[in-house]
Amino acid sequence: MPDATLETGRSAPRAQSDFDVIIVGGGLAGLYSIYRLRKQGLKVRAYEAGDGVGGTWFWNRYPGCRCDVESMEYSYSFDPELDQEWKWPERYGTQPAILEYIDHVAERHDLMRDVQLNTRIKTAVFSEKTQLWSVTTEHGETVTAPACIMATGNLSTPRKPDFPGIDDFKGNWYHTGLWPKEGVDFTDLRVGVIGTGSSGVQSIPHIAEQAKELTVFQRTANFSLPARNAPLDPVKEAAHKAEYPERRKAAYDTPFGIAGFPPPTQNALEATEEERRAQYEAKWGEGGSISYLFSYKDLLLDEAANQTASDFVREKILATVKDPKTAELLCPNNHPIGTKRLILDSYYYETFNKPHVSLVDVRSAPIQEITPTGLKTTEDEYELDAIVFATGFDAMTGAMREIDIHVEGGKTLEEQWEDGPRTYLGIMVAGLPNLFMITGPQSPGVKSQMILSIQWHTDWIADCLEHMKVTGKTRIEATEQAAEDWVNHTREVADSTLYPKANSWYMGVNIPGKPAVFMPYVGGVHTYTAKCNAVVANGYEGFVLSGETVGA
Ligand code: NA7
Repeated sequence: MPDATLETGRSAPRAQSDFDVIIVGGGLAGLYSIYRLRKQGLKVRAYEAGDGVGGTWFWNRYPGCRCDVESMEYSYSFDPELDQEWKWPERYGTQPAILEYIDHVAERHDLMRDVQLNTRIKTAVFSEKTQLWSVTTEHGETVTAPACIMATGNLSTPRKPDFPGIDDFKGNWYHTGLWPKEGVDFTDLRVGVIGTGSSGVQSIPHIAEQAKELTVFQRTANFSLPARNAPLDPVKEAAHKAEYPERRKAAYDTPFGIAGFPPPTQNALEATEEERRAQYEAKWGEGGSISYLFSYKDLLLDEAANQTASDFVREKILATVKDPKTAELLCPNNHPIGTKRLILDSYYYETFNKPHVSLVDVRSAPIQEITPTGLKTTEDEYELDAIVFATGFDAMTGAMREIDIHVEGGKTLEEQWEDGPRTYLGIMVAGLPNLFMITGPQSPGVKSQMILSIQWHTDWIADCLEHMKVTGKTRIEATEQAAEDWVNHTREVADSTLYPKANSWYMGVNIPGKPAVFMPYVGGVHTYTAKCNAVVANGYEGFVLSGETVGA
């Protein structure tokens, strides 16, 4: 493969800038970017819309919010001493516990001095003349840097459906992804929850504890497994800590970026029915979504195989929920298990056995409008004092599409992505020089232990910037061809699985008008990281690097 650096042109000399790198976002990705880039002597500034850092874990304060990856895995790996010191209270971290960890990391590494809070970025414009990105905030401040990192998150644009009448609702309404910091007291209230994705499933049991009446409006039933959350077992914790460095390293060689789950060796239909049942029962008892989907090799590849795992969970739902009509309605019936985010819950199905909790099917009778005193479906009317929208996010592309990103005189990113996102490795977009994404579309991000993927991308970008410095290059951009090939490859990989069979936020179909394109790379972290390494080994194959024109 030719070294891309050898066959490049030259760019105009670069003007002076305010920073070396501007980072958009102060979540887990933005914070690690500060840490990593500062280490190599770069002057950086991160802009964060919230009044605190933490991103997803800052905003999603709804009751019951919890990570579905185990605490010992879901953390940064760049501070081995912290790995040993930190005490996670439970098997799965709650939102407050994770935010506490993030705040601690920010303080421990003095990251806050390079974060500007309460600042949403509105535009990012690249000038061919100055070779700089000019980034403008909502307050009208403009700053410049030769490189820009979009650390904008994958689930950071909450989506409130535009039901007519919402402005006239007399009670309070909330979105799970924009939960008030001071919390919400639902005591003595008739509450409606719209949405039964992960946010709905996690919050419903908690809201039911307080509410006088709880009505859950479900359009699509989702698969959920018991998390089996518990205080962290000290013996397991000690064993994990003893192996932390090896486990952190091994995680990169696994499909989901999590070590400790031996990959399956058998296809589901090669096992007898009794063996399968015993296997699913053990996994059900153990808790954990990857573990369940790792029961057999082909659960996400073969519909008949998947059916066995889906049927098992449906049986469990029917056995848990006492009212047969409610139980039937809670059984997912329009997608194979695992093709939408497989939810982990604590007493979700059991909650529907409480006398003050009811389930309404808004697939057969959709919600028509919010009324001043509740909501109306095509069949019925419901009196509510408070409404919770657990209606999800404009996932993966929403936050970037909200920013006007373009090269002067060129198309905006939103226009470029009219038919779906197009990236090279989920790291860069052709035609947008020196603009990097962390866990962008067509990378494994959301299909992996997110923090591992964040660190992988940040390290890759930091190494790339260092390579540019050492080789005298000032500009990098992905070629159209490389992006085209990567988008096609990502689609082919997805099409070889069952994932595209579900109407999920992975496909963008939860947002009216958004193109239906499967967005994550599902070839696995191990395959992806090998590909990224090969790209570098081949002289940044698929990228064009160039240096300044001397005296131009
Ligand atoms: P999700 O998984 O996108 O779930 C959103 C839910 O809201 C889902 O059940 C939707 O039903 C429902 N929804 C959306 N619009 C409507 C309308 N108009 N009427 C009725 N129901 C509606 O978002 P979450 O926040 O739960 O989870 C996102 C991710 O965060 C999760 O996967 C984890 O990775 C963490 P639909 O399925 O579209 O029929």
